[in-house]
Amino acid sequence: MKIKGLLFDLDGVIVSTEHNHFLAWKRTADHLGIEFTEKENELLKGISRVDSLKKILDLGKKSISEKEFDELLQSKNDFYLESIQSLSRINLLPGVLNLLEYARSNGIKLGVGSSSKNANYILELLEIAHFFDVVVDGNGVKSPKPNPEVFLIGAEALCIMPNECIVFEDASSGIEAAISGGFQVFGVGNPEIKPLIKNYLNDLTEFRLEEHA
Ligand code: B16
Ligand code: MG
Repeated sequence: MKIKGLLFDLDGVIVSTEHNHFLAWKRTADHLGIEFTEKENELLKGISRVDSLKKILDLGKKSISEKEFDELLQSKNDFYLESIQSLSRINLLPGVLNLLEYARSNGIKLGVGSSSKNANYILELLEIAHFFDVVVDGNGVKSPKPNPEVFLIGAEALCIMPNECIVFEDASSGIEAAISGGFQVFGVGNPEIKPLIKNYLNDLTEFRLEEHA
């Protein structure tokens, strides 16, 4: 099938702020007295902020009031945003800029499908917002990844069918979302997902658009 569009996950594919998320959640987990390491953090990749805190509470078998839940979400996000203030174009992951430029100049539609509610802000910091025909983020979906909604809304906005579109993803939740939505999927930059996916790239420099478009 000839490819007409590319949908990019943001965190872990375009830019790497996973460690910033990890440090912010670690601080939250420490506050709650819940053990939290990089291993547990893998479970949070790609899932929404609310689902991430629920997962941390499940790990610690803890329950908290709705008020405390909301306060922890807010302080996690404040800490995270503070930690990414200095992001700029130099933080783009390898191959991203070349692929965006090449795809654009070949008439391929481009979109972002991210769980992050900060996606538009991060794309502005990275100075690449203008490349995308659509950005679907955590503010625009009812059912977050692993539900396919984020990618299905993206494909619809690009006026293409899921099977005419490649999704690039780094997290198991996103791969599950893209596969169940009927997209062609490439796993990128996270060896943990290799067993889940036929097409795996260490980074986007390895992707050859001319073989698909
Ligand atoms: P926020 P992606 C996801 O982005 C991250 O992988 C995940 O770790 C984070 O919890 C989620 O966004 C929500 O982010 O707190 O900024 O709304 O990989 O789907 O681009
Ligand atoms: Mg991701």
